[in-house]
Amino acid sequence: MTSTLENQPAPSAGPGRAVREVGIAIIGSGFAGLGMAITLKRRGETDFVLLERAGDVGGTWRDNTYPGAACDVQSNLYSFSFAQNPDWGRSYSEQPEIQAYLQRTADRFDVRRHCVFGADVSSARWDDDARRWLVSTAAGDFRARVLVSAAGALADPTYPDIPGLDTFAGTVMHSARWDAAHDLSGEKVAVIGTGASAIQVVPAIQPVVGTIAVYQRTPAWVVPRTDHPVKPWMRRLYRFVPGFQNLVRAALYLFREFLVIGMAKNRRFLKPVGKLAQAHLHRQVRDPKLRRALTPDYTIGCKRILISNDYFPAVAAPNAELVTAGIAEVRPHSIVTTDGVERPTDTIVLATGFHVTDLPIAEKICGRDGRSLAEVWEDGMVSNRSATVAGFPNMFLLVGPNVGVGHTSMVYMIESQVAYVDDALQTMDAEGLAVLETTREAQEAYRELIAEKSKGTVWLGGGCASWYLDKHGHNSTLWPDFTFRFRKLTKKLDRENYVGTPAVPAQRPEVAA
Ligand code: N01
Repeated sequence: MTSTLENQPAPSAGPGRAVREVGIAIIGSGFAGLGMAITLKRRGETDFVLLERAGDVGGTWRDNTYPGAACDVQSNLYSFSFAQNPDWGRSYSEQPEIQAYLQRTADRFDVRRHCVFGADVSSARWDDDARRWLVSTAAGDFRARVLVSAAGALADPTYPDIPGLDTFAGTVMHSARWDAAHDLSGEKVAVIGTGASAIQVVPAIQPVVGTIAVYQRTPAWVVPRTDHPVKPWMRRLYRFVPGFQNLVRAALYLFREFLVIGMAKNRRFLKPVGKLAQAHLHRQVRDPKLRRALTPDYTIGCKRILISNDYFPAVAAPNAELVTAGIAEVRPHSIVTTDGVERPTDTIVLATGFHVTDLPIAEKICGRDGRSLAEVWEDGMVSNRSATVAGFPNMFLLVGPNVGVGHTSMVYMIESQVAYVDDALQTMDAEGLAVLETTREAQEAYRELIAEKSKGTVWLGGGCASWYLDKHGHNSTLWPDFTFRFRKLTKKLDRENYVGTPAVPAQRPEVAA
């Protein structure tokens, strides 16, 4: 990245702390951060750092190590288009294989040399005089021309506010912070939550625990999982037949995109999916009472549609109990529900999700007027094209507002965003801009576009409460249309929606005649 501002004085980062100058600071090294870094590298840009709070790359796939963790999108689609893997062991890969893929991909593109591990970001402030982001981390301070936040939406676990939880004498662990050293054999285990994480962890631990109580607030729609090992001859085809894996990928993409018709355009098209889920439940659960308790009362698709072949059998197992009464309190050795029943408990697994609509990173990033993104987003997350925010110059968000998808691969959305950000960076260089900032008008127009597209969708009108909606009931997380439309919208920088400030060449000292 070119820069004409190198002679500007560095703002103070605190007494005695050295500040490292860098062109681009990327926060996070999950799919989004790695995708951004690799894209920069592939076009010869090397002046960047990846600030990673943990000790390895991988993001949510590094952190979610709970038993049974796997992806519910086929790996042929849930992988980088520029780094396909002919050797996936299963159609839907498990966490260790995805994490290994990310590690390998980071090595293949030589990205690790740009990583600063242990760099938990405590603040990122825009200095308008220096036209730089000052980023403070646990591993040192950085002064960057551009900030890319790729911290992710599934990064910070949500801990429920249940009375007495802090008095529990046994083990409490969040699904995203699994303690593999803790032996669950023979224990009385409680799992709170029935989302995508819970339905994977429950069947994985049910055979080894003594008893398992699944505390369900809202039942999920679950469809069969068509998972299978990838045959060696198929792997050979992927490896040796040019374009074959791309073809399979395209077919998977198109098939999944059909779901958008039902979710966002015409709900009649969701009916067959609902019937499939009902038949799945009927087939797997014989007990009519349990079946009723597991049947959602909202339209399928309103919350994420889950896929599993072993969740229902695990809940119906003799050592399992589905608890539908609300949790009244946790005591040191038990959980008490609102119907007065007390269940002795050794370990509580919190499968209670993540801070998605209240991203913790938003509290740490402060723009031109000193206000944080969280403050600016008090009335809901807004952006231009899910990537930039007025008042936050030279800052780009990956996996920020309205990029989420429930039906297909998040990696597709990430690659769309990375292309947009990269085009913005190249535009800055080509035009010699020191500052690029989106306009409030563009942000407002995008907000209206999202609101308009969200009208009539199953996420707003499907009769459920979900983390797709913020506390005001607005869709601030999901892209509410076909994903190819998002790709088209973000293919190139919408330059007309940005104000660019040219770089001021560093002044030469005047020479006396
Ligand atoms: O979290 P969730 P998750 N008392 O927020 C319940 C991705 N993911 O970790 O529905 C009692 O979906 C809550 O109940 P309710 C994927 O994007 C992907 O499971 O709000 N219960 C819900 O049942 C997914 O969407 C994969 O009524 C409480 C559950 O906890 C996202 O991660 C695998 C409660 C939280 O469900 C999050 O999934 C796993 C309380 N106080 C995850 N608070 C893939 O395969 C919350 N709940 C790619």
